[in-house]
Amino acid sequence: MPSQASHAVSLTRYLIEEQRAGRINAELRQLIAVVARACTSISIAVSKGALGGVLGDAGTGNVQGEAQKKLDVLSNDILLEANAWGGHLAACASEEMDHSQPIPDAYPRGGFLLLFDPLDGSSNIDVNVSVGTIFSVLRCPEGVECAGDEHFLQPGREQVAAGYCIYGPSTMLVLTTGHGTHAFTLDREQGAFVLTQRDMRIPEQTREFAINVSNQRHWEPAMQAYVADLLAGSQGPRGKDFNMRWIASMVADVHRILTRGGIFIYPWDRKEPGKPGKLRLMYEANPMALLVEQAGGAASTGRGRILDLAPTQLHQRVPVFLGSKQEVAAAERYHQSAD
Ligand code: AHM
Ligand code: MG
Repeated sequence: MPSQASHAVSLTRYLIEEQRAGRINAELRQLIAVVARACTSISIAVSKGALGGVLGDAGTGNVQGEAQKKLDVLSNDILLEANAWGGHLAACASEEMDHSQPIPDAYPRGGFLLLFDPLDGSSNIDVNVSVGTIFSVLRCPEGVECAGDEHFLQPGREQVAAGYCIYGPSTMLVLTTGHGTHAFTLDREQGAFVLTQRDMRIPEQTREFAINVSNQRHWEPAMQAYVADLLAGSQGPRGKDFNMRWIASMVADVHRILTRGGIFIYPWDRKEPGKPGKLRLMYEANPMALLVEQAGGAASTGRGRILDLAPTQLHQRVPVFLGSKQEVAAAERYHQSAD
């Protein structure tokens, strides 16, 4: 009898088959394989915890004014180093770097741009709760010799691949190249990601929402009204009881939604003047929006599709509503009727 392992589709095999089917080229296949390898290294560092000496603050800050954790810095370095020499990238940009970095002159440059949040959910590292890496791949515009920040400023619908790796009880890579959203689980003994869910689908309706309610006083009236109606349950205008979950790691909250539905919300708020919400468009909202849309869900600012936004800054922030299609549409109606 053949072993179960002989039926398993590894990420390597999945990517080769996608290339054969003409859905990705060899350069993109190699790029994704390198990102997956870097995520495996980050997973090992994360899982060592206190024994690896990786917990706690790095003593530095990033461009967003946030204190960096040791693992933020380490994960950023792992992704940069892994992607420097492969020849498939023109430049990288990261939550942890003020500006994008072209591939060093010592190495050949390729046709893609890679953006990442190397360790999303950093506040959860020291308490041993799931964190993750989010990434987005764009094409470098034709004829650009040395890519800079401005070349990254493309709408999310132009992404050629997007994904995240979640470092939870198991490590999983969730990936789209624009042909469905697929989940791979890391087999630690083999050192390989194995396809464990092809074509994830988000139920269109839900009774579960994810939001940090402690920010309620900073929300605009449309948001106040929407969440008040969710909380009113079956006696309110929505006519059903809702459950709430908030992990404070976007990767983990989105993973739950891809698995069983729900709506994830980080809305516009007044907390930090001039900043429309907390999450960043280019390496958080856009890749998650593509993954969610490719799984049959929706991703909106509350007033329009996230993937259609024309970015103006590398680290720009954006309100995010994503998940079950009908619930995202319901949230949009509250905003539209307020406008
Ligand atoms: P980070 O990239 O600095 O970790 O910040 C993003 C995280 C998201 O993962 C999560 O959804 C959100 O911040 C949690 O915010 P809050 O602490 O306001 O609940
Ligand atoms: Mg983040």
